[in-house]
Amino acid sequence: MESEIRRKLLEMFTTGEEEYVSGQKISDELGCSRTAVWKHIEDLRKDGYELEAVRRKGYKLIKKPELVTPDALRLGLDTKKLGQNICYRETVDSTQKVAHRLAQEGCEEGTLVIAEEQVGGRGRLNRAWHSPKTTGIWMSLVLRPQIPPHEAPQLTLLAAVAIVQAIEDITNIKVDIKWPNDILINGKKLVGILTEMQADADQIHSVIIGMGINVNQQGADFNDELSSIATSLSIEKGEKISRATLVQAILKRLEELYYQYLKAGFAPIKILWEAYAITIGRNIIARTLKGSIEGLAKGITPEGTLMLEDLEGKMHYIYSADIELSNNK
Ligand code: BTX
Repeated sequence: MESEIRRKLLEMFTTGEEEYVSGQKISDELGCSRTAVWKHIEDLRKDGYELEAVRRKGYKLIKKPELVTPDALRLGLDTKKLGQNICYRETVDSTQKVAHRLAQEGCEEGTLVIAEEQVGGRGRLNRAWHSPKTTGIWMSLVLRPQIPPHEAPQLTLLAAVAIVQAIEDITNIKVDIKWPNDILINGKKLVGILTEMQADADQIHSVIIGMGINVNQQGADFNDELSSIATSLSIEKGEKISRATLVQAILKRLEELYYQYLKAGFAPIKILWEAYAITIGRNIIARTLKGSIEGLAKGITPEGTLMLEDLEGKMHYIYSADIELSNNK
């Protein structure tokens, strides 16, 4: 919906004296047909507005969507650095792109880019990441760790642990991690993490951790491709969850783990990660760019690389792959 029409429509609901605004009144003021009014109302609903429709009375605004604006995020945010600088967008191509630009321009460590909606959200290998308005958490965090570039993928595992802990803190829902970057509930994808960096051969300038979390989508919000493979916290819990509260919890957990990591290295994070991982000790198929390998996932190395023993007993060290769990074991 064009923003001018939306503004006028929302104004009618918030400044009108009557509780209900009739369809006729809306159609007169917007200069559009009754069918177009219905379409505009449906668009608002899709964006998280709760509207009641009563015959002969019209429409009533029950609830506005809860947003993840800087104000909403700052109130109660308990971190020193992460999320203290927030770049907020209603709609964005990809928060990753904005974060890359800010990182290049020298933004401070801990800068958070967050949007209500992404129209060009992406996953690994440029795959699309579905990021509908006001339902999920679509955010990218800029870090500047002084670590060798080849260790940066450890931050994906660290972020996965932080998100799992935060989800438990806020919802009590238990989730699983699938190496390297998926968080699942009963095999369905809830979270995707995309870690990218700006670096020279031996020095990191910034690591950008992109996190996509399905929070308040309902079944119908997922398209055909996703409905069988994706889920949201709200679907699992049966109630809406405050995105702002969850973002705050993730930032807090991330900050704790990040400083622990900078001080003590990856070892303590590895132990936490292994406790949540469903991949380890299972038969899996790892699809890499070079081909597929089937075998037993033995564990991760102290650096976070996946160790996979193939059917002939040969060990492979996997840095990046899509993992399919086999039901054999
Ligand atoms: P991935 O490559 O592991 O997963 C991408 C695949 O996941 C898609 O091909 C599709 O099958 C599936 N998928 C797409 N959207 C969803 C969704 N909403 N829920 C569940 N499954 C989905 C994972 O990549 C990394 C995703 C990172 C997304 C964040 S959002 C903030 C930041 N900005 C940005 O553009 N990306 C990151």
